[in-house]
Amino acid sequence: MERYSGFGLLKHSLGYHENWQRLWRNPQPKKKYDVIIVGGGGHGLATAYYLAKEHGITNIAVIEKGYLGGGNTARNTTIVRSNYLWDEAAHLFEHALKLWEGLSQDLNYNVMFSQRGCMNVGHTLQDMRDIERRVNANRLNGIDGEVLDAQQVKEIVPAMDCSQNRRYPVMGASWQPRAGVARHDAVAWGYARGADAMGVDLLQQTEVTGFEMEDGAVVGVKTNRHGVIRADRVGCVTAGHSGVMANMAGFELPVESHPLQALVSEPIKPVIDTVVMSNHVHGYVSQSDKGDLVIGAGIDGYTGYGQRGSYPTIEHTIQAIVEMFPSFSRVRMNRQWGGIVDTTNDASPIISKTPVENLFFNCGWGTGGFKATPGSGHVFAASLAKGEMHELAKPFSMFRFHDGALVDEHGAAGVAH
Ligand code: FAD
Ligand code: PYC
Repeated sequence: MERYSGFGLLKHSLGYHENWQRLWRNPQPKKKYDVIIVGGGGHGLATAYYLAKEHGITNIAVIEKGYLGGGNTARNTTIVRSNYLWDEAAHLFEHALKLWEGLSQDLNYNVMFSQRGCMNVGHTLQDMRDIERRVNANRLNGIDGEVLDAQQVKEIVPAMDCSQNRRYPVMGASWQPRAGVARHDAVAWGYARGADAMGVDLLQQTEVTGFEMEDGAVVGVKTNRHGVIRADRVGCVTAGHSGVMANMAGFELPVESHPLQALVSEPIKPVIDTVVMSNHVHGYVSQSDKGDLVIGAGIDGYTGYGQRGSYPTIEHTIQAIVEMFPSFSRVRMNRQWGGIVDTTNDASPIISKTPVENLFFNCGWGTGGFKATPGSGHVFAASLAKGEMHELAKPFSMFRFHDGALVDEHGAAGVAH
């Protein structure tokens, strides 16, 4: 694929953005594919990429109702970490983190993965007990983690108010040095470009409106623009709309869809060079390379499909941030947005076969799926290729809500859901 030289970039910047090379084709759909992926977010695109790259299956369509990466992939606050409590989740998220560590090279596309560390701050004795338990569990799983005291927290984040006379004094934190942030759009674009180059058809502005069934098995999808497109297997990766998709296929998923919002400030000088999260005061913040403070908190308690925020949630979020960083009270907020996250009862994802043959779902990532993007795509691709769930995916079957084998990660999920 052609690469732009420095001169090329200069020429194009003066050329009113004309004649840029397209990153992927805009193909006409075929009548039938080996695999259809519904949902062109990071997870769907990563699935298509690994199916083509690692399993040699290239007769694939990714069907996206809007534009690629325009869902939660482009709306999240990009925190990447793997410090989950239970073995099942820790293995899955660490698998993803290892893929993150080589992703820019693998895609030959800079996803700006910055391992600047992530701390989860504790404000009570019980917080610290939970932190110690989780860090110990992480280390037993070979995942990097440390328990910091208040003094060490202050050394890493001098801007945080660690004085002990606060309403929520900082007692310490868990610290994962390999955690960090990445450029979310680039992740979608890198996977899309890579998949397209191997022959995957990326069909944008095409909504899946139903499933084509024969003898209780799915044999294709119905679309609003191209009629029925047939496929041997269909993988649904539609995040906040997964419940709607399951209803179209005739079953219910144990997920609820909630708005989750975030906001960014005006750019300021570098003040925080890591990621700070607090489950207790319930907010988190990092600083982008541009200088914006990237801020968020928990879901809106009401279910809904509106990709926007609500004032009570913004107020709560800002209270939490100012509690930890009083000096940020003078920073102006620039913009705010929301995405629709699909939450499960145990705050763990669903990567699963379904009651419908040949139909697989990858969803339920709630507030925390961005960090899993490469790992999720990798294990889902293997599951779709073989028709059997990958070992790392098996604990995340949708049927665990019948069996009771939950993977309760509410403590590690970071923001409430
Ligand atoms: P999406 O990117 O939402 O992709 C799903 C796609 O399916 C969408 O593009 C949608 O248009 C498409 N679709 C839906 N229905 C149809 C249909 N019928 N036909 C065709 N296409 C359809 N996670 C983290 O790990 N770290 C964070 O810091 C973090 N912060 C977050 C902050 C916010 C404000 C939000 C909203 C989420 C955050 N998350 C975070 C969660 C993370 O964004 C998601 O878990 C992850 O991006 C999900 O990726 P996805 O590819 O499954 O979904
Ligand atoms: O899962 O780390 C996370 C997260 C942070 C903000 C939203 N999700």
